[in-house]
Amino acid sequence: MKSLLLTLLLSISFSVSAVVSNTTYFVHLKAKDAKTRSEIAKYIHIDQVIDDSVYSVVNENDLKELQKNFKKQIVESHVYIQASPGTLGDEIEFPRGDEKFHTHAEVVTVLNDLAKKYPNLTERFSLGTSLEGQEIPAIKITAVSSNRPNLFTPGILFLGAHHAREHLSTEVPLLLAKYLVENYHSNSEIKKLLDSREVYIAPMVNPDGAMYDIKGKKYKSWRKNRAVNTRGSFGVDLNRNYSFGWGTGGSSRNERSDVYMGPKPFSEPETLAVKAFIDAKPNIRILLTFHTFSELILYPWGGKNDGVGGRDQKVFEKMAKTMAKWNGYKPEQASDLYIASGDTCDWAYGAKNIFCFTFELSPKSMWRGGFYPGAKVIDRTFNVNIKPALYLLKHAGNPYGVLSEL
Ligand code: 0X9
Ligand code: ZN
Repeated sequence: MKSLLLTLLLSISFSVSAVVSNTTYFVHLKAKDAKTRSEIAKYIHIDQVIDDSVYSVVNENDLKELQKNFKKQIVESHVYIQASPGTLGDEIEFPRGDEKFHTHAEVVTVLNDLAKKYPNLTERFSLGTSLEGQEIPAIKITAVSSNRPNLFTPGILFLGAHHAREHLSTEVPLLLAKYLVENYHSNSEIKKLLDSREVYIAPMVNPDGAMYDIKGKKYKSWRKNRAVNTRGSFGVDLNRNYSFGWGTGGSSRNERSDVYMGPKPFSEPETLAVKAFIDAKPNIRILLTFHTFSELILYPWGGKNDGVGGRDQKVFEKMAKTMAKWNGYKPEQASDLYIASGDTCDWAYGAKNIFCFTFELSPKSMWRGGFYPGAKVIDRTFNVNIKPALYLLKHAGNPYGVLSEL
C-alpha cells in the first residue's frame, strides 16, 4: 500500500513537472548600472541593454523568477508572440521569407560542396556530434600543405550558433568560408593569409537547438541546446557551460532557466567538442565566436569585473577598437554588459591563452528584429565583418604585433 502510494505520488509529481509551457514573455526592467544588470543576469538572459533599461523575451520560469526577485524593477511584461510567417508543418525549414538562412542539412551541403570544389584549399571535418546525434560541421581552410606537419602554422577559429535562435551567427562564418576560398586566387591579401595560416570554421555549434528553433517553420526564441534535463525541461546554455569560472555568476543552477549552466562544466557534447578540438590544436591563437544581437565587440573577462590586465589587455582593447572602426560595433569588456560566467571566451583566454572575441552581430536593437531581423541583413552583416575577420587572421601570427601598429 505504502509503495503504491509512493508510486502514485511520484507519477503525479513527475507529470506535473513534465508539463513545461512554451509561452514566451516580453519584459522590460529598470537596471541602473552593470552591477544591477549582473544581478538580473543570474536568472535570465538579458537580450538588450539601453541606458538604464534591460529588455528580454523570457520563458515562464524566468518570468516567475523576475517577479519574485525584481518585482519593483519590472516596468512592463506581457505575453510575447513571435511574428513568424509561414505555414504549419513539421519540416525543418526556415519560415517563409527567411529561406536564405541555412538549415543544418544545408550548412553540411555548402561545406561539402566547397570542399569538393576547392580540394587544395580545404578539408571538411566534424567538430563532433551533438546530443541528438547531428554532426557539428566544420571546415579547415589553408593553402599550407598538410604534408609539412612540422611547420608551425598559426591558426584561427571562427564559431557560430552557440545559441539556437541566433541564426545570423551561422550565416556570417559560412559566408566567410566561401569568401576565403573563392578569392584565394584573385586577391593577393587573401592568398598571402591562406599561404601562412590555418583557418577553422564551425558555423553551427548547436545544431539541435538551432533546428528545434525553426521546426514547424515557426520561430520559438529557443536559446539553449536540447539536453534532456532531470525534471522535464530541456536545454543547457552552452555559453555558460565552459569550465573557466563556471557557475561563479551570471548563470543559473535552475534547469528551466534560459541561462542554465548545466550539471557540470563541459557536461554538453557541443561544448566538449569545442574544447577537445582546441586542446588538439595548440596553434590556434585567436578565436572569434559569433552571436547576435546588439552590434558589440566583447572581450574577457566576462565572468568578473576585472580586466585581463597587462599587455594582453592592451591587445584586446587595440584589436576591438580597430575592428569597431570597420563594422561600427561598440567595443567593450564583456562584463561591462553584464557578468556571465562559463562563456567561450573566458575559457579560451583563461585556460588556453587564446585572444578570444564575441561579436554580437546585427541588428542593433529589438525593434529592428532582435534575434529575427530577416534575411535582408545577411549580406550587409557579412560585408561589414570581412575586414575584422581578415585582420584577426593576419594577427593570428603574432597578436602582440598590433601594439606597434599606429
Ligand atoms: O549572454 C551571452 O551568452 C552573450 N549574449 S547573447 O545575447 N548572444 O546570448 C554574451 C556573452 C558575453 N559574455 C559576458 N557578458 N560574460
Ligand atoms: Zn548568443
